[in-house]
Amino acid sequence: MKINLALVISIIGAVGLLAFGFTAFQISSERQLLNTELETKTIQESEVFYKAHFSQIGKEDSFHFKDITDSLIAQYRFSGLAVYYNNDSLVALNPAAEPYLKYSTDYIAQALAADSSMGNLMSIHGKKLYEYIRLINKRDLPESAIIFYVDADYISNIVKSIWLRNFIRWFLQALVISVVTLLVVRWGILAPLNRVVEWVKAVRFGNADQLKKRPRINFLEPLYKEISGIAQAMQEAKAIAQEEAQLRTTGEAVWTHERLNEEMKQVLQDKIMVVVSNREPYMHVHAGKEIKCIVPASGMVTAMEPILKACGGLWIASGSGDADRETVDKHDKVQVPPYEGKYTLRRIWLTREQENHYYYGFSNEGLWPLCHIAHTRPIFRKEDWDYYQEVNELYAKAVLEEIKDQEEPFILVQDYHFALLPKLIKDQRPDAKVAIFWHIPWPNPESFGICPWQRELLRGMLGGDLIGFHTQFHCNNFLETVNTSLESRVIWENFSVKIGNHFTLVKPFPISISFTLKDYESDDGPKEDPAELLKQHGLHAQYMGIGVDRLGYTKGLIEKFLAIERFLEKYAGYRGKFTFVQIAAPSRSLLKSYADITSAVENEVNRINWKFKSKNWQPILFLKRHHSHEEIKPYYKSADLCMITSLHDGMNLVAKEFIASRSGNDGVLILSRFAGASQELHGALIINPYDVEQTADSIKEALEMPKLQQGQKMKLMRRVIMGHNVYSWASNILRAMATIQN
Ligand code: ADQ
Repeated sequence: MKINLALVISIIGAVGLLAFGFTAFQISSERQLLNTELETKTIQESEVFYKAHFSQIGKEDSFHFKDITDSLIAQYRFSGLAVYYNNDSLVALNPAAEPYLKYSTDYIAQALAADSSMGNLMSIHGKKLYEYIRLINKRDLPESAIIFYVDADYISNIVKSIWLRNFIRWFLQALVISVVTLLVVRWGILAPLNRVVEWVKAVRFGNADQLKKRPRINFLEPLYKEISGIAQAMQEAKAIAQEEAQLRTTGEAVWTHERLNEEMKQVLQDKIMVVVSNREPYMHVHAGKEIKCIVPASGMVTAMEPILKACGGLWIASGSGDADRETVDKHDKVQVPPYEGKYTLRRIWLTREQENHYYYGFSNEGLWPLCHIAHTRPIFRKEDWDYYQEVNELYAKAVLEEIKDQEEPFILVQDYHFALLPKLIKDQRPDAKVAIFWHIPWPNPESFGICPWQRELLRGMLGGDLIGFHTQFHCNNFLETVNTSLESRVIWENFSVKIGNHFTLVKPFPISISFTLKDYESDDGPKEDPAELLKQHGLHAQYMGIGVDRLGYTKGLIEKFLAIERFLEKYAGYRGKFTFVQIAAPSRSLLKSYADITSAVENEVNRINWKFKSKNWQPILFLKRHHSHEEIKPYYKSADLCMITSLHDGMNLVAKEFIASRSGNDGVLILSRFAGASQELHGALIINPYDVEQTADSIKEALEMPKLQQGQKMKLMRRVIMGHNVYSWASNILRAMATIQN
């Protein structure tokens, strides 16, 4: 309201000032014009009058003043007239002129002295008159003049009427302009501004969606940009604050090494925990004259190692390094990790035959392809099966030896190499709490049913108290397999199996890596430049992808490379710019199926590189050797994308390792829907690795994904992994074991 009043007053003032200026100017010119006109007209009429009535004047007696009557003067519109002789003064006077004459004497004298006719405006008691002194130039007459008076009041009246007219015009103009301005302000400015204010309020309280719902007012566009920037910054700050608050709260709930340690003390009390696996966590190998200790490329080792490090205990595994025997004590034991000695590793020595038949044969030519749907046919040989039983018994013996003086020990058996172990242990030690975790998928009953010893395997597993898989889907497949092939009771309500009086619980425990709140929050060093990493291999590229796999047929390496080929065919602009680094650890290379896949993969790499390569650039960099985690990390940290194309995979920890490395919350994960990890990592671009077109398009999508979107997805996945890290995995299994009543 105040604005409106001020606006109206200002408009009235400004228009009034202008009107006054113009009017004053107009009046001054008009007055000048009227005066000149009056003067000219008076002179003209005086001349006409003079000629008509004074031209015969020569002698005093020939001049008849009586002829100058009022009516004659009125004909000429004079207000008065007088004739004046210098020596005798006034000689004739029209009575109307009488009141004026005394004001004219000086002026008459001036005209006579100047010997020139003159006119002048005069004001007598508020009356305006024009006096004109007309000299009579007759030689025989003394200096004489006729004085004409003409009414000049009409000029003042005209001036007044101009003032009045202009005042009315000013008033109307000011009124119209004020009304129009008020309307413009109200509808054109205040109303949109009010809408903007409402929008700003909504943005302040609302979410990012509100930003898009801004009122469409063109002249406010620059303002929107500024407000949007401020609002976005505010929202980000709010999100960070919320996240920090949430982290503080969840921080206490996130599992850590220390927390697991405490939990273990409570759960185990004085009881021992024994982990059994085929693959050992540390291998000692000869490197020249020295002995080197290496961590093998294994998802199971990646997951189990932090748990043993946190809680101590005993790990029983096959010695497979060529310097393993030299590094154990007389009980075949060694403290690991080297120089830290957090737990004990007991090595089991297998003969070459045992290794060939139990490990390569039954485990990896039989069970591995049986459980992975990767279209490699499983091979079942009776001899392999015999050795499988033998080695399981060998391990059972070792475990029983270790627990002979221990009450209610916790035994955690790892993987498909030891399906018979739970029963072998439980038969001897019913008080032991025995769990087996199956790190690979479990197929449907029809697929598993082709195994000639399926019942023995199932009975062996069900001899234990707890069977863990990565996903509920694998649990369901297992329970259906039991249902269709064993005489038992599957209790679907609590996912358990009853054989005789013994119950076995079947539960999903999605495995993970060591990734705590500290890791989540820490920025572990500067990110390497991918160009620098590639330069070390003599290559130059702007974008880099990474893949880390054991070299096996289930990892979908050929499908991955076909997708890279298709990507470069379809999106030729990326040729010379994108290189995919594939780190591949040779694995089970004594097996024909693995030797075949190795050479097939190498052939594909060579073919595709040959097809596209140019100077200093090739599409695929194939690094076929075991790398330490420290060597892999720079690639994880700096790659634009990580691509996992497993044809079937229990979990896939590479996906989680890549995410854990992205402390900058950037980068994109392309993940096969057939890997267990795809159930948890919803921020990944999920693909079907058999669909080459889709995978090729995902590479493009990943490389072109805006940073903001990458950040949102990456943060989401990092939080998932933090919330479900390997410590929470271990605590879940141990708690489940602790609840078992023997
Ligand atoms: P893996 O089949 O071995 O594990 P994955 O889970 O991906 O597969 O783990 C592989 C591990 O080996 C990772 O820690 C990775 O860093 C490491 N690795 C891979 N290539 C390497 C290389 N060239 N050099 C050094 N290290 C390398 C099995 C199942 C998975 C399941 C895990 C855990 O097949 O489905 O996720 O067990 O349960």
